[in-house]
Amino acid sequence: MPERYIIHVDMDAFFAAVEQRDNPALRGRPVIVGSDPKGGKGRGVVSTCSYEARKFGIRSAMPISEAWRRCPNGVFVTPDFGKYSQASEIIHRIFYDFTPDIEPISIDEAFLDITRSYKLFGTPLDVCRLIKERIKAETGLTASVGLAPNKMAAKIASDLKKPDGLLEVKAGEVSEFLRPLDIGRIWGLGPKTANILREQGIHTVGQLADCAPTELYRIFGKHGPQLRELALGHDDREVVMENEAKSVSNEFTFEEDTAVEREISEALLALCDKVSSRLRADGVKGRTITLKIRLEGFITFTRAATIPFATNYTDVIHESVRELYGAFKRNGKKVRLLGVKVSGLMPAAIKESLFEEEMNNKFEVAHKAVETIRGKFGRGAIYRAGGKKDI
Ligand code: TTP
Ligand code: MG
Repeated sequence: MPERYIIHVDMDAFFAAVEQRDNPALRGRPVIVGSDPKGGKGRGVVSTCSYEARKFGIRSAMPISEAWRRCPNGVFVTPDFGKYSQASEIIHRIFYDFTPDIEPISIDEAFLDITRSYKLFGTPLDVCRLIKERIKAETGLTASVGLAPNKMAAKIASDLKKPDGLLEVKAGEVSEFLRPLDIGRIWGLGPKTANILREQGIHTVGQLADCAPTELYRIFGKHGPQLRELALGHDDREVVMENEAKSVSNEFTFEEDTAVEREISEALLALCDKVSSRLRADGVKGRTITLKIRLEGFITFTRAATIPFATNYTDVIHESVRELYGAFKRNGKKVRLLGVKVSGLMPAAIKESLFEEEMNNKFEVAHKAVETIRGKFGRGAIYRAGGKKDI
């Protein structure tokens, strides 16, 4: 395989860093973002905490009551997801200025393959510096970056120098880089496997690399030799825009076949609403919209349309679906099932045109409002006038 340059970017103490950015009084202090601690009686968990709070042993997913016990003088803040997704959109947009080969992993983390594009900016390490600088300039936050010939090494490298870290692992140095590290660092090796290895006296990646493949096969079956490959630093997993080939769809079967247009249009709108919510929850949008109609007697038709800009908005999907349905001839037959699918997906953070951005602003505001209400009170709390409530 030709040499690759893979970057892993991960924001530092992401939610807590946003809170410290927006409130100077929180800077330098232990900040714990999570559910309400209720004076130590709260039953939720910690989302994340600032590096100052980590000194008290506080970690993500720890019960908030324990965090309270460990650090009663800390500042406890409940999360404001709107702010975090805004910062997340900015960083993902920055990535696209450096390469189209991006694999978003989470709200604050992504892999970038810059093999084909780094020369536009200088060296691969220059790209890392530029990304860090732009993130700092445009969000006021720090990110840690790892650069390596493969994904696993890049991910480990970004983590080792946190916060505000930058570490390059050169081709030919991966195996040496990994050897002293704890086996728990291997990406794809779960805690159960790690414990079994430790029971065998294998604690470091180097020790695992030195194991005989036959011995590993005996313990773990065919998965064993693969673990050793990872320990040797052999990882050819690619940076994939995971959602490229996928789609999001929902279907609805009527309790009884129907020819009542109002029932059909209510179901179509509710399906569009549901598909839209799922696209948005996954942080993606798509350009191809497909309507599926199954008539009485189980004959199934699909009709598809491609729109100029990818979307995840209910109204835009619905407009296409209505047109597709309007052009479809049932010939008096009743409808048994309806389905709506959006495919040709890409990350929602990509802005395809300025014009589109302006046009969509009102949809974005409306969707965010609905999502806040549903987040608090459940999906049924608010639904489209003219759409079915449950689908
Ligand atoms: P992480 O990148 O795992 O953590 P982090 O950015 O807070 O800190 P680090 O510097 O170690 O990268 O997760 C990103 C955000 O996701 C985090 O700020 C809050 C949220 N999150 C949770 O809500 N619950 C969790 O259990 C974890 C791990 C993260
Ligand atoms: Mg992070």
